[in-house]
Amino acid sequence: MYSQDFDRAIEAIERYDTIIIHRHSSPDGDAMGSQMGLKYVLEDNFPSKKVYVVGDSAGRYSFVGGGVMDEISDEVYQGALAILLDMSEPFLVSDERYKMAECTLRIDHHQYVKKFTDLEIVDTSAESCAGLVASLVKQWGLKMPSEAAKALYTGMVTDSGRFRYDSTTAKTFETASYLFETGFDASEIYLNLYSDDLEMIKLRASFVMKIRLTEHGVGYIYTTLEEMKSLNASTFTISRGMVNTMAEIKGVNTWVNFTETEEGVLCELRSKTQNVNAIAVKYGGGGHVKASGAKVASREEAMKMLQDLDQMQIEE
Ligand SMILES: [Mn+2]
Repeated sequence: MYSQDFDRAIEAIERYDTIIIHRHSSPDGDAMGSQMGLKYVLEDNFPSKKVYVVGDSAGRYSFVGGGVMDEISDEVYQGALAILLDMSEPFLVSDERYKMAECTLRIDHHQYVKKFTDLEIVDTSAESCAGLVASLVKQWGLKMPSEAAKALYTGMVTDSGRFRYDSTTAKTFETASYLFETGFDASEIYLNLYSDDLEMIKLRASFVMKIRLTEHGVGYIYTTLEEMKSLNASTFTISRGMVNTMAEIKGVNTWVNFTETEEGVLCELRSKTQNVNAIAVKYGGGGHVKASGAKVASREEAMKMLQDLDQMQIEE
């Protein structure tokens, strides 16, 4: 699904003096890259406007564009424009005060779920929200400062798996080239992205040892609540952070990482070849065609999902 308020979006950006930029909670490189990138674009092109970035802590992605969130009072939302980046559903937005803004605009590249902002630009063919923001900036005829380009490029690199996922297109490289022309030090980005503490390397190795295969070759890891408590790592680190320990196994096209929490079992689904989004949606989740997530109530339900994924291998 594709939805476009291209002209009305730039009109809104031009009209409002206060713009507050939101993104999804527990931000990844794309959420941070698009948020900080858009902030620098707007500050550079509209120096008289007040531009704020809000949300929870950026964690390991706080290096992206400085990554410091603004603390703002509720009053700031009066008569303001809120821009929401990189999420398909309202519950994913970090800081729900966006609802207090006079006008809301969402820019996203996830599978379309529903309309929940006044204006929206959703392009599911974009490899990243940051790449989509970059191409909008270009099409709107705005200037692209190198500080913004660096943040946006970081979002493109992370969400495309270093230009490796099949969401990467000619358009991706065209946008990357446009950003690169502004002249920034990309090696700094890679140094931040692709280095880990020894403890993290060891943790990943322990997850590699936990990999199991179903009868028809679906890779999976199951982490119980008890194990979680002994790991001394965040849910995010385990659930999203460990799913791709299964990404490079020859013959394994689809894999899932189950993580028990107090609220249920988190399921992170990935595939090289199949639509795992349909299965995530069946279990109340969502995301992308080949990378989706869901939260189910119990281990039994998680195992049903695993059976569905296993069944999908036969139907291929
Ligand atoms: Mn994204």
